[in-house]
Amino acid sequence: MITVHHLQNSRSIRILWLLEELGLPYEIVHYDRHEQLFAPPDYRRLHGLGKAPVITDGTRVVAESGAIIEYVIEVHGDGRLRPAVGSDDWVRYLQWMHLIEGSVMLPYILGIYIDMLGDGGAPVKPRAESEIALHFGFMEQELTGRDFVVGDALTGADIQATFLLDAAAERGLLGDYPALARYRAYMVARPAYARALKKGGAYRIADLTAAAMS
Ligand SMILES: N[C@@H](CCC(=O)N[C@@H](CS)C(=O)NCC(=O)O)C(=O)O
Repeated sequence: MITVHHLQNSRSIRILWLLEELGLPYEIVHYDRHEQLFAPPDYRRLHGLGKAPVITDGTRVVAESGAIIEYVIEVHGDGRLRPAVGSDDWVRYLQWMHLIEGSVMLPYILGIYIDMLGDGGAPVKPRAESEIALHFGFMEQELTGRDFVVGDALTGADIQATFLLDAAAERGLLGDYPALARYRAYMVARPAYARALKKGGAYRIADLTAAAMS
């Protein structure tokens, strides 16, 4: 049985959503944010980084959301939520699975930190903004006219992408990216996403940004 160690307001919503889409049995252990921002000390006992999400599956401990999504799909997915291995769609699926945390998150998070610095962040702000525009512009172009990252069905890559877009929407960043906003609205309307939110509890990423800035 898979256990999701679910940190409130976090990327672990991806894993709840994934498991709901697959209809797999799982348990949730809930963790509140420490000082409204950090994973609590208990969480570090699961994995050396102490970052969410983490799942346990028997004696296995799996961290890093993209790895967890790939693990669950490969080990428990029975061929669902991913294209056939080796196909052109699979190449695109893999690229998107890694694009979000591997490339887009860095400028996105940097933008938040630079805003926290106020005037002190001014020298690097243009660079961060141009990198955000590059990455969001790329995703906008790629998702224009599409309901899913790959083909005409949901894959793990959509689950990986939507958390980032949830966060960006809460920061008001999607106004210039209508295809991303439309794609996200389509994703969050899925019944499995709603079930994940209900089971996961509080999910307002803007609260974290506010706590970081206080
Ligand atoms: N690339 C990692 C990022 C993990 C990460 O930063 N998780 C955040 C939650 S969204 C966290 O645990 N923050 C709490 C902390 O840093 O103490 C992943 O995708 O799993």
